[in-house]
Amino acid sequence: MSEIFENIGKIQYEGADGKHALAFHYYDKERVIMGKPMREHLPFAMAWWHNLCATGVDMFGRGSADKSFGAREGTMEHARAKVDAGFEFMEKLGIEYFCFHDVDLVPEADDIRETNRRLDEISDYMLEKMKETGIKCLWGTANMFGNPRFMNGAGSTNSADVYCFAAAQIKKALDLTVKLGGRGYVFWGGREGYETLLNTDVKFEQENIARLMRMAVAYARSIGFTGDFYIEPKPKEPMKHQYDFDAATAIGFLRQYGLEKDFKLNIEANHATLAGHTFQHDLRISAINGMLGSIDANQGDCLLGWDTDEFPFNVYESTMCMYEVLKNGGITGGFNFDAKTRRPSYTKEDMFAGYILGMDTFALGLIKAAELIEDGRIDDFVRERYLSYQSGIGAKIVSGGASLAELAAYAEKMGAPKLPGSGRQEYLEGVVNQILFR
Ligand code: XLS
Ligand code: CA
Ligand code: CA
Repeated sequence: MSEIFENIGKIQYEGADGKHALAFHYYDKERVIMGKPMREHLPFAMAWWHNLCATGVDMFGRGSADKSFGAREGTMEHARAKVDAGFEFMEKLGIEYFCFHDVDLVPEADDIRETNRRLDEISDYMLEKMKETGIKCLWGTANMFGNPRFMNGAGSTNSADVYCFAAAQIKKALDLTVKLGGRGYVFWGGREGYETLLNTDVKFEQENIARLMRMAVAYARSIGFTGDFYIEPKPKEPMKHQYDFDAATAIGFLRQYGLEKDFKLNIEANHATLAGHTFQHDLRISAINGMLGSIDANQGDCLLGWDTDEFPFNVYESTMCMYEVLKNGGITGGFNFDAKTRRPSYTKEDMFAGYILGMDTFALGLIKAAELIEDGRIDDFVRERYLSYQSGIGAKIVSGGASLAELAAYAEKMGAPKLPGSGRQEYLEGVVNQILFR
């Protein structure tokens, strides 16, 4: 098999002063941060769909990038060429994981039995490559949003036949995930939502989604899947409103339908910001609920109101992300670059530059987050901010032993309370800058 990314060798770490375009400047995989090498803190994954399939098509024009990898598109030869390209790409970057949708791997046939046969064939080939290289699967999923049959959703569709088709795709995607040893399985509610309430029974649709998830869990456990299921929240796009709006909404849904033991969340930066939150907010909400599972590492653009899936470049965001991850004691999932190069960045070198940018941005985020924690000023401040609950009436409130009447009597005797201590936001933001730019 000939090399696909000719003239690009294994990407090396050359340090922050290096000037080579195709080199790491911060990601030094063996460097130990808070007791662990960077590669263990940051299990990076390649997203099959963007990296090997997306050509830069947008609603105004056809693709600008050639992702044929020397084969005719829409054939099994092309599917194999993508496997070759993907494994060569991951090896050259030192990426240890990949994530996939069923239809990223093979062209979809009219008959699902033929699609499934193709999936069996390609996954045999992927397994060979996995054995050769030691590269692993982070998570799998089924694409239940691209085909027009899913125009009204998959679990939330009004058609029982389409619902069954979705079940068949999930079953096969779970088989593949188990076959490839995936750590997790993702439900991104592609078109699970609505365009108008005039035609939608929200309660029924949500119950039906939960039924499908319960069936998926039962099936997966029966074939030996021990990993986590993930919901990946996203508030809008493609639907006007999507049911898994944000972390808090998804957690409420999982608890309401008794799915919280099998599911965690896969938090994507760009989706959190579309929901009107920071990336850090959705990570924190997941973490405090014990549900921070995996991360789709990308970023959006605050000047554009849609899902731009850009390679992460914002070091403030990656630092605050890694701060949450370190505080959480790590994650059992990984960091999937659900990101694509911009349409004018169409060369093979650009594919590498995108991943180098993402890996360096997260490595820098990890270094800086560890420094923030080791510095201690932020943690100290937060601890001191709530000191009034450590003794006296505050401790009684926290212990659950106080009544409303008792608190009222206390307040009446006290007169007007002093103003609470300053939030000192500007000081704390200065601490972050000081650590980021020293
Ligand atoms: C789309 C989603 C999707 C999921 C997997 O916006 O990010 O790519 O990660 O289906
Ligand atoms: Ca996205
Ligand atoms: Ca995603």
